[in-house]
Amino acid sequence: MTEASVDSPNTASKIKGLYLLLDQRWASRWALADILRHGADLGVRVVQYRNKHDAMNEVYRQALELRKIARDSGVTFIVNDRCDVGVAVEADGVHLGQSDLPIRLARELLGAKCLIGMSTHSLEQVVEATEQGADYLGFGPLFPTNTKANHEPVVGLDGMKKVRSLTSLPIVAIGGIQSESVSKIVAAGADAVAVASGILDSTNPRQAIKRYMESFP
Ligand code: TZP
Ligand code: MG
Repeated sequence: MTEASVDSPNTASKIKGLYLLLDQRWASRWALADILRHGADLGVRVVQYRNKHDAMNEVYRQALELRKIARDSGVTFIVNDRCDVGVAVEADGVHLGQSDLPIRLARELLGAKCLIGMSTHSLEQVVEATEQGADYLGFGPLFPTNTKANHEPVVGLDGMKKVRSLTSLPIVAIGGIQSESVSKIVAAGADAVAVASGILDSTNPRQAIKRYMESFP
């Protein structure tokens, strides 16, 4: 199969730079809406809303609030895991994991205009997700991280370099990424870097976002 995203209006150019992860569990001191506003103000182009714990009416309420802020500020808004929430809040995209709905089915539910991202952790998964029509890939964890318990084995910069030659889709590097590593990760082939704790767990999230944004070459 060809890469479904190539001619779609919702590609890829949107997946660039800092890909900000918004999960309230990882942001004990801050409101996600405030983090998103800071990000938009500082030039962040894409965010992912993630909530694996709350009741669905609360997930919907939060997603809708953030979706409105993102829309008003021109930020691409992606929902993690849940195609139903993505449809409900008219998200720009949905991000799937290896144990979520298959890409083909998600595409049927979401339509051609919706970005579909897929988390990958190995060369094989990168090839498979590309063939199955993902619009972009997450790849990692690049480095060890305490944010996700029992994460997959780290892939490192070498892994990043290897997968760059296997797909033309945008790749979002994820896992343990500090601002100091951003330029090396981009040099290894990533189009974007996903960050949670480096920002959400910071004593000054706005300053942290600024630091990441300034780290892109
Ligand atoms: N998958 C692998 S690492 C991770 C996910 C969802 C979270 C990344 O968080 P951090 O704090 O930027 O390492
Ligand atoms: Mg998932």
